Amino acid sequence: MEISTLQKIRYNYYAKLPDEISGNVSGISIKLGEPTEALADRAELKEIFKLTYGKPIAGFTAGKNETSGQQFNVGVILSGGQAPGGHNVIAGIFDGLKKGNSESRLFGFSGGPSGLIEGKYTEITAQIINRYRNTGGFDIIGSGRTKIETPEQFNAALETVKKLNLDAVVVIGGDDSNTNAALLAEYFLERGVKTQVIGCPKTIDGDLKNEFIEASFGFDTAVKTYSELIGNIMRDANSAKKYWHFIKLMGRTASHITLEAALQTHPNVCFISEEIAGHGTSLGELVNTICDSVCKRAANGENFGVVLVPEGLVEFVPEMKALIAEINDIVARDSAGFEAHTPEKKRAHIIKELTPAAREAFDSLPDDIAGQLLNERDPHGNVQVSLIETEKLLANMTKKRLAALKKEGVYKGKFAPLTHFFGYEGRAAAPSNFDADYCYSLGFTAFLLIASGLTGYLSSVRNLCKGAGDWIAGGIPLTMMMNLERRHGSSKPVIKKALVDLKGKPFKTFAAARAQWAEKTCFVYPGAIQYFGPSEVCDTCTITLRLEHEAVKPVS
Ligand code: FBP
Repeated sequence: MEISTLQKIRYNYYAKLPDEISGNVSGISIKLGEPTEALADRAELKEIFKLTYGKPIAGFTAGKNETSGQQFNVGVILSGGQAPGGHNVIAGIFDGLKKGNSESRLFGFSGGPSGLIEGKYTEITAQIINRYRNTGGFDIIGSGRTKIETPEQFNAALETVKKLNLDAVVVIGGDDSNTNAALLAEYFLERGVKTQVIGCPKTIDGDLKNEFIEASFGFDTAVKTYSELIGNIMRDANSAKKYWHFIKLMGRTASHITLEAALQTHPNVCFISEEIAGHGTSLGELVNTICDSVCKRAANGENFGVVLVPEGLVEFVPEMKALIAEINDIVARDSAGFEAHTPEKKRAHIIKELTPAAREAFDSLPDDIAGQLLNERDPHGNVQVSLIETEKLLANMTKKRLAALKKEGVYKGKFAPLTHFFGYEGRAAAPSNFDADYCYSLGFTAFLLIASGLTGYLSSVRNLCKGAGDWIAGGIPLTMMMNLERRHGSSKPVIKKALVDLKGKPFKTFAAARAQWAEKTCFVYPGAIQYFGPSEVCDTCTITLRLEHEAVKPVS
């Protein structure tokens, strides 16, 4: 198979580990803190997770490892959307296992959680893993979004781990997948099965984070890739001076990606879904914000600009949020029956069931957008927001509003919109040095948690603004991040998504600068991810991470 020169050279990149876990594994021992509590709904969660609830936070210290030299059989699953660095997580687990005992074995389940249910796997050998070190994508074993939820699926998973005599399964996934990991850990313990379950925080969306999980892996590379592309478009816009670009950015629910991209590139308009929900901003008001910038810039002779739109925006605009929630509940009542309908029948069925307010919102949408709201839900019951063309909706509404403003004599410029969606371009990119090191460390830490006999934990690597040597490895009990939420029409335990904090430094930094960006051309062109060269271009983490965890100069 032909590979690029860069890929060949990246095979030889030695991903870094925190100093505290880089020595001989027999000299790394676990240290446990105080018992923990869930974020909310504690009594209910204690009932659901009778055996795994409230475990202590784990860290590592120098000392004798009791399981030193033990041979382990471990399975690994890549779950959900691709995120740069997934292959390095597997490399970290593999190297940890082999460092502990060269007879240890790693099995990769094919196509996500369904591989565990169906017992489909590949044994990962040195020859295989060496072809994937520091590469993007999840193609080493594939990924999937199957949710393990029925008793039959749990039982099938149990049969597979018994058959392979697995000591542990590592689930590399986001909030939903790690919720599944917690349920599996409890299920195996309840049945007296030895298999431990450890999660690794993956998602480009950046919404699986808290005090101990400073960032989910893949966010760094994905957002740097999008920022490069946005910067290129900005430079084109500033050269041609004739287009307004509406760019939707991936990020299912939270707007972390859009916020970070805005901090890196300084667009004229950028919406943050969490703020919109907080203020109860309507679609019409969003369009007014865009028109305001277009008019001011046109008055300066600048008939071009860039608008950033987070993928999840529609679910935060109050009238749309209420509409989507109603549609979700209607679909959940008989999802198989609903999916079997033709688009026309789906539409008729929904219209019949909607409340008058939701019906009004539905009717106000262009047909294509209304149709996109009825697309198949993902296995977790969520509407697939990446398929809703919000950027087109906003561009069209802006065009209409500007035509009216022109008639009123308020606006005299020219408006030519172009729309883009950046999502898949960044999800499988080759990991930045940061993600390459972070992912490898997360995988290696997962191995150490396994070797320490823990189950129901998420691998954690902190202190990420510092050099990799100073990072701190440990494990966070999964139940600590949970609460109950409505899914498929009923209450379910889930890991709470971390949305953009409107009181946090990243948002405040953006909010302080945006009025100037709306009127003037303050674009910043970040350029491509660099692997070789000065550390300040190759190894720095995101602005979000720096603002959250280290004082940096505000963006001007
Ligand atoms: P995860 O939460 O599984 O990491 O996926 C994130 C994501 O890339 C979202 O940003 C996006 O909305 C979604 O996946 C797209 O889903 P799909 O891969 O099914 O097209």
